[in-house]
Amino acid sequence: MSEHFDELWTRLAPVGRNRTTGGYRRYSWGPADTEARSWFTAAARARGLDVAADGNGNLWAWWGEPGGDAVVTGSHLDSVPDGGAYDGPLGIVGALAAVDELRRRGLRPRRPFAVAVFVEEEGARFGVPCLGSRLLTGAITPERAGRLTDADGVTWSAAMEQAGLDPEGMGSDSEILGRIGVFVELHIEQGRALAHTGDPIGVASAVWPHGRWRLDFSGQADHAGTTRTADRSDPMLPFAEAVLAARRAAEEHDALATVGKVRVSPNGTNAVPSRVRAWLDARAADEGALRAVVDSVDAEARRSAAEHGVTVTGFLESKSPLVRFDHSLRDRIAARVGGTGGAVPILTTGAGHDAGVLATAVPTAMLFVRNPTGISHAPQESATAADCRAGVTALADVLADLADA
Ligand code: HGY
Ligand code: MN
Ligand code: MN
Ligand code: MN
Repeated sequence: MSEHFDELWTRLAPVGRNRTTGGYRRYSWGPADTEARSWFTAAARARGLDVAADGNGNLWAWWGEPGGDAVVTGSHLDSVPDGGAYDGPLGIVGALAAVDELRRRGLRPRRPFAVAVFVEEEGARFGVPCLGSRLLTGAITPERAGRLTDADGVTWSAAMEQAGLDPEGMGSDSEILGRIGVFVELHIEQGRALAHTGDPIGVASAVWPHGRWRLDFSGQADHAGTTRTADRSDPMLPFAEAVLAARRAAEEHDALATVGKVRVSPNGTNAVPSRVRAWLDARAADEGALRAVVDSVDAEARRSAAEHGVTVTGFLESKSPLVRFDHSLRDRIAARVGGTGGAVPILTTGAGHDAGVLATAVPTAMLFVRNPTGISHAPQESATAADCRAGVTALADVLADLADA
């Protein structure tokens, strides 16, 4: 059965666009994510791939016997709240379409070959991004991962159990990692570089250092209608100052800083809050600029908290160092994709990916598909069918080359 990309995409995308709870599209182990994982498993098995979950919940679909020096491609199915349909699924559907394309060309890998689906890439439910690939590579301990909780206090371990997986099996997996010879991820570009160059495909060279910090501001709850401002310890004030400081620091250091998630307690219209919990997502092309941004926000949060009789505590929730993809692999892929059509753009990105985590352990590369508006992590994320098909063709070319197909 060989469906080309459009048909495959049509069958998956409605699942990806499911709204299940509170605007989450595909939060890990939720109904839409589970449905997407079931769709992937069925579509992979329909192609004769053997599918199994590893101890961390990542899915591995092997074309032939699992073995060493494998060529692996894949991405993720989970999304940010109200995210787009392409971030993640494009790399999964594209991988299956690339398998179809290799077969259509009458090719078969002469190296072990797998398609991988990594869990909790967005960290949208449990807070740490690329959780599945971090567990696989040992970048996070099973103990810490198991204790991570979602907004309802459900732990990662409990969610795995609910999904039918044994949390005792979590952790770095040298057997699986040892099998991977090379990993290539196809992903929609989360930015406008290819829209500006007019190219349908680009190749990644590096992922910026980036991280997530949580700031807990604790004040005194009180009545909105009877408490004079001089008598307030309102945590909303230092929170607001910290958000403005983030924007100033980002502009000053040519970096990116976002506060997109905040929880106010008790969250009542007529009550001065007791606590404001906010998350800072900061990214920069270099560690120095990133450090400067985080330090600025932290200093302003503390200054303003002291001014308003509020306490503030900061926590580093996740950090990703600068990752440079394997140069020779990058150049080999760029040459293969560029072919006679001339050079393909080589791009750095501020977006994190499982490829950025795996790159610490195995030779890794990324292919980007043009995003006409650059918008991502939003329902308006889009890519044209022609560019998606160009991405599949490029991925198939690269996989055929790497797998000696
Ligand atoms: O947040 C990111 O950079 C990625 O989309 N997980
Ligand atoms: Mn994303
Ligand atoms: Mn992604
Ligand atoms: Mn009252």
